[in-house]
Amino acid sequence: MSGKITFTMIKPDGVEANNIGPILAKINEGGFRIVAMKYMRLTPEQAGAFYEVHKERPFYGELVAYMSSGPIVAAVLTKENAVADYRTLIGATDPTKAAPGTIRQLFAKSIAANAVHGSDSDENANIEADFFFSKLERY
Ligand code: IDP
Ligand code: MG
Repeated sequence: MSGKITFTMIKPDGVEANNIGPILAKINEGGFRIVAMKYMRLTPEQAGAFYEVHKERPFYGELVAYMSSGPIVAAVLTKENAVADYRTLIGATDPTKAAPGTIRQLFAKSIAANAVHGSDSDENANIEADFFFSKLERY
């Protein structure tokens, strides 16, 4: 599967706004298949571990508090060129800069509450998928 998966989360704002269905529809329309999925709430410790790479950034505390503030949907997606194509589908981190029709342009509330996560490399896609899912949970 290496190179053909990406990892995503529908973030607490996406869940709160009742946008799980519309976001999954965009993922589906984008040509991705779902390999694994779960609906859960991260503890602050789990959110902190997931975003460890951003530990030194000024928004880390805010990000960890936000990502543990409510339930999320975590999923592994597959498609050719999954990582880059998913980044294109979700749009820029800041929704005011996200291209029209992208998931963040359509559904994000702010740069922090930006509806979805998407892996930034094949290596991180595998690390992030392994953080949430065992082999037995992937189809
Ligand atoms: P990405 O999600 O587009 O890959 P990253 O730079 O990896 O963006 O940042 C991770 C997450 O941290 C973002 O999705 C967003 O939720 C949050 N974030 C990024 N920049 C800021 C900021 O300037 N203020 C608050 N939160 C931010
Ligand atoms: Mg990132």
